[in-house]
Amino acid sequence: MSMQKQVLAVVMGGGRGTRLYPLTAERCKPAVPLAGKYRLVDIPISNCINSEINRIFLLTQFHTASLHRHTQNTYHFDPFGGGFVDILSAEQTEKNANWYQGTADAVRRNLQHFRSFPHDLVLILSGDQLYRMDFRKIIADHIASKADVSLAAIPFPVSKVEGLGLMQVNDDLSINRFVEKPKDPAVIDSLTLSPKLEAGLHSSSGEKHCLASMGIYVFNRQVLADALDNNMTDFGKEVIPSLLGNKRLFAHIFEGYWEDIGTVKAFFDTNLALSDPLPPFNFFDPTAPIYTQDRYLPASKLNKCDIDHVVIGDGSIITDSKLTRCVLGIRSFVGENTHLSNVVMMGADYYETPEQQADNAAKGIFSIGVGANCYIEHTIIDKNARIGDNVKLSPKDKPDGDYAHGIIIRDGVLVVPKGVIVPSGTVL
Ligand code: ADQ
Ligand code: ADP
Repeated sequence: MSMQKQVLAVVMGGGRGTRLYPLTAERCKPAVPLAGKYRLVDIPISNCINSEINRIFLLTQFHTASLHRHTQNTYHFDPFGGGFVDILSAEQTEKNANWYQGTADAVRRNLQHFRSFPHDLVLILSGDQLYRMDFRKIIADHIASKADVSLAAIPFPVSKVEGLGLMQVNDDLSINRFVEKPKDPAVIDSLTLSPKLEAGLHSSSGEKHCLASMGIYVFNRQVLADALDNNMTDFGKEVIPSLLGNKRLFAHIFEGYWEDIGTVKAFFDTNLALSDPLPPFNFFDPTAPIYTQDRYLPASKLNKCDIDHVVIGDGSIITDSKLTRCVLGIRSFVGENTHLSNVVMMGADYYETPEQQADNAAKGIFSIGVGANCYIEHTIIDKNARIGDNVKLSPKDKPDGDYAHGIIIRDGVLVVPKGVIVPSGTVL
């Protein structure tokens, strides 16, 4: 049977996204803009499409309007191929008045929707990770090992496994132990790879490795239905541990780049890493493109700028400015004599007409973008923010918390939330 008929993909679109707040104040996690022109959800969906999986459900529950707009504008499938991206938001039913209680609850409450489509396997994916993976490989391994459940597993040095589920495997990669997010160093140490598996790794950092769960699972259809026939709410905490010893669980080892972007800091660092000379994630790979909305924007215009390691989205205009290690999104405007250093600027949803700009100026409202003579460092500027002239913004030596004009410092990164107006002369 072809991959298309066999597999349904389910992308976990996120709970409240509190760790990404304020980027998730008005949009759900999968809709958060990424890398100048994409949204987080484009990563798992593109990986699916590049793996010939074109029936994709997106489970989400908060602020889904912009996600709906994005998927409707982006993912159009040939009507004869049966492909779709369907957003399933938590819905009240006669049985259930609550929102999804966790990942397992979200999948359980949508099993009824999956049943209408022929499939043998369900591929469960997270919606907040940056990686490129050919899912055909994990599915081929899953079938070859006659597994009931397969977990994508990445070897991580022990110093970096905090907050991840860890597994221990036999030489045939069957899983014999799984501990969700262990904290105790003795437990972590007891989960390190066997010397034989360690020797087989491509990368060796001198440190011992553990096999971390990537939160990517392949389930046999009936095994998934049976595993969720209870009140468990979470895959990592409950469902996977409950299957150990009862079902055939296998690890599929993945050794490429993989980054979980669930926090403001991870989001900031991951975006800025794309401005490195040779970024760890390659958006330029022609063999497995990342898809996104085609917006028909003009090419960007740079007037006499000093640009050092910068990614710039379409439709931007930057004038007489200095940009050092930045990622600028679509329709970004930066005024004269401004310096942005380590800045992720998401850009704008629309252009203002000269009339609107004049109208706004008369009311003391600046145009969208960054004005003249500003210095901004270590900052995320969300969409449609209006930053006046002579503004200085830096999180340096300031604690996390709320600041004037709606500005927030989170994980040591200053964030100007969506649509916020920062008056001229503001120094923070
Ligand atoms: P976490 O990422 O901490 O750990 P979880 O909070 O369950 O686990 O989130 C998994 C994915 O589901 C995320 O993309 C999240 O946004 C989404 N999600 C969470 N709650 C949701 C809900 N109610 N409805 C829809 N989507 C929801 C998991 C595993 C670990 C593993 C890491 C790898 O439990 O074992 O190491 O992923 O990142
Ligand atoms: P995000 O998820 O990044 O917050 P949304 O998708 O919710 O963004 O909002 C962007 C939408 O706003 C786009 O569909 C864009 O076309 C629309 N838009 C267009 N013109 C305007 C305008 N004048 N004011 C506000 N939004 C606009």
